[in-house]
Amino acid sequence: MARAPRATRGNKGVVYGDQQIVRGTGGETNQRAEEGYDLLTDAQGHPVADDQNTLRQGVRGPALIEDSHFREKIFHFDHERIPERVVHARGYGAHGYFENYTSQADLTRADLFQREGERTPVFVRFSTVAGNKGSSDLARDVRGFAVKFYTQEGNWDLVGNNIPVFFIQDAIKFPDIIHAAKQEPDKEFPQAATAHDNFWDFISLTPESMHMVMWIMSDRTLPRSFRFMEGFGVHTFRLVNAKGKSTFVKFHWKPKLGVQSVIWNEAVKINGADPDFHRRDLWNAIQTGNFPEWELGFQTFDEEFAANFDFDVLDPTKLIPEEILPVQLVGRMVLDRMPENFFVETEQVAFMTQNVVPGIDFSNDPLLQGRNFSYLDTQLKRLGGPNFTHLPINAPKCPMHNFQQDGHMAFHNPAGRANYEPNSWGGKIGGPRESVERGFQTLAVEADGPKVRQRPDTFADHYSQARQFLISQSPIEQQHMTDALVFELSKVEVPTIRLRMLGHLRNIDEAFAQSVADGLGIAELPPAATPAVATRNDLAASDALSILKNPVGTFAGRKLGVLITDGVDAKLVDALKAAIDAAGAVMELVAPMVGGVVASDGTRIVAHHKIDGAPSVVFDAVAILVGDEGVLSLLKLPPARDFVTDAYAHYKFVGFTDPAAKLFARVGLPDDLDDGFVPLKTARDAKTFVTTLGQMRFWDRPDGA
Ligand code: HDE
Repeated sequence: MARAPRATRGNKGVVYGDQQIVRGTGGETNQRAEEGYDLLTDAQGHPVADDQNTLRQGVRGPALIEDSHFREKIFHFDHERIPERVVHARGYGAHGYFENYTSQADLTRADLFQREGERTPVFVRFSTVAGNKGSSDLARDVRGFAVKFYTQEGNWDLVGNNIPVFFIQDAIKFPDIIHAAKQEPDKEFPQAATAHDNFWDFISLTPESMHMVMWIMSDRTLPRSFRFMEGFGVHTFRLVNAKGKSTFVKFHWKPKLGVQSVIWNEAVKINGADPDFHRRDLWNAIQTGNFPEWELGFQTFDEEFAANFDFDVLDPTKLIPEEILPVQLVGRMVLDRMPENFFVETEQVAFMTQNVVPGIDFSNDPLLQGRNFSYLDTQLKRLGGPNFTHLPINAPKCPMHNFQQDGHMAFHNPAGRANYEPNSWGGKIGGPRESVERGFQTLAVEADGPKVRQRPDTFADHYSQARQFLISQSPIEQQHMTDALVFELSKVEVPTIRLRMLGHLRNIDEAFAQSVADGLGIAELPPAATPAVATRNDLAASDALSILKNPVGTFAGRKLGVLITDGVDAKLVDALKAAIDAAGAVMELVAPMVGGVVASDGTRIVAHHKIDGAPSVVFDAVAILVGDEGVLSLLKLPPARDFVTDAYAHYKFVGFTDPAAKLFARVGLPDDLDDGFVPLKTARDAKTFVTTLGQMRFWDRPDGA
């Protein structure tokens, strides 16, 4: 093949020191296929001779349209993007498996629940809802928790959230709530934030959202990472056994590591320090073999329970407290493999609520019914054609035969003559046929009544469970909810919207409404909103709804950040590392320079991070292991000072060596340090410290954030 013309002048490259940066043909430094690399080809398989220069008429002349390699390369690049998801645009996925504990045949004929210990492959995508694809991970937002089970009877998608209720009762309001929550359309900001007028305007006019509002103003919307989130199917579904008996079910995911959240002041700073905080966390955990795990739980109930329960089980703004209906754990999900390519898998995965398998069926929840329409529709827009199920991430992993054919990007067409049925071609040639016994049977639920656009009366109580959620929280969590509402409503510019919200909060709890009004500087509470149904005060608190009432008591899966300087005791660092490893946690070293420090015994300890890039907000706890001289270098460093003041303000446990006292004094910590500060001298201290870290935070610090 003829070589592309090579320029000989003016493109030899620029020399910096002894390194030559080539601007020309690349010939000088670029490796060639002849050196053992794969041969570069274009998308048609043609070998490429020169990938550095376009084809030109004369070295300094115009480019030639004949350069099909260039055209193809740029053409493909120009079309790399597909539309981001209209909601849940920012997400991160992982592969894994679901392992069934015991047969659930009495409840469901779903194949994946039949055999003890059987594993079903899964792909999970976690997401935020409101932000764009490039937004930061720690937006205050609901998290998506979507699981695709590749079962032997087709794919089952459990497309849930990390909150068990939703904003609205009817799918027809979905575009409105989402428009209101996303950036305001004229300004295109704020993104990934509900702290703006449009959101609170809509919410304050939508009493059915009040229960969900309590959840989103709670710590649930600031997860420490995906690994520490619960998941919920939200709607009531049905399990159907082989005899056709149906049982209602609510699906739950329980993280083995427990539920954990960050606090708002941390979230704001994490977004700056590491906008990919949650992605990085999942990536690191899986790449280092710390596979996150969740247990799948069923809350099952029959028609009688449904008829007697305080609220309508078809209303997605309501939950069933676990104290009333315990969650039965039926299996575990382990995520053990990251996608090889983000776009191919995580971006192209298409979840659809209507993907259910024989043995799982829908209820008449009007939100679920609407979703079943939406998800197929959205795939056509995003993935560009009806053959999105041919993409490996979406294709079932069980045998699949049908007469669908053609369309954009068809990878699998029926082979042979028969592309319709019935046909009389017989045998294999005739193609697949249906099976009454094996096929999906919709439960024959009776339905009758006039065609109406009307909410049932049983959906009318909008405040009682909002109140129940509030009283189920610990005082610290309640304070966070007050703070969140004060923050968000302070960003609202139109005073009447703030007042309208306070009117609703009064129906939830007078004292709570008052505390928000105090935080906003509103002297007089407005009248309470007129409720469709008066708030019930008799619903018992549900401890299961609180994060802090359910501590895990271990530091496993968490991260300790250790700030070190020259003169650090290397043995202490080793002892701390050993204790952290034994606890199943991770330790990272932070130093004034990433090259590390010289320990007191003269050895060099290399750091994971330069202090500027690893503020204390990215760790669950910190230790400050400094030498007498070394600490002096920290006093001058603003990031080192912030490291300490933030750890203090965020109620973090702080292990320290004596010389750290100078740094504490420099940033104005009280002389009389509280018990969240743990002196570290010996290996034994290191062990005790790590055990203490199981408490996660030292809340008893009056001047925290
Ligand atoms: Fe979704 N939702 N949704 N949603 N949803 C989408 O589908 C929709 C709702 C949820 O990681 C879209 O593929 C309607 C509740 C998750 O890819 C879209 C309604 C819950 C994900 C859509 C709801 C969810 C989506 C956008 C009201 C929790 C991300 C892109 C009736 C139980 C899945 C896409 C992923 C994504 C529609 C309400 C969870 C447009 C119409 C309630 C986790 O189809």
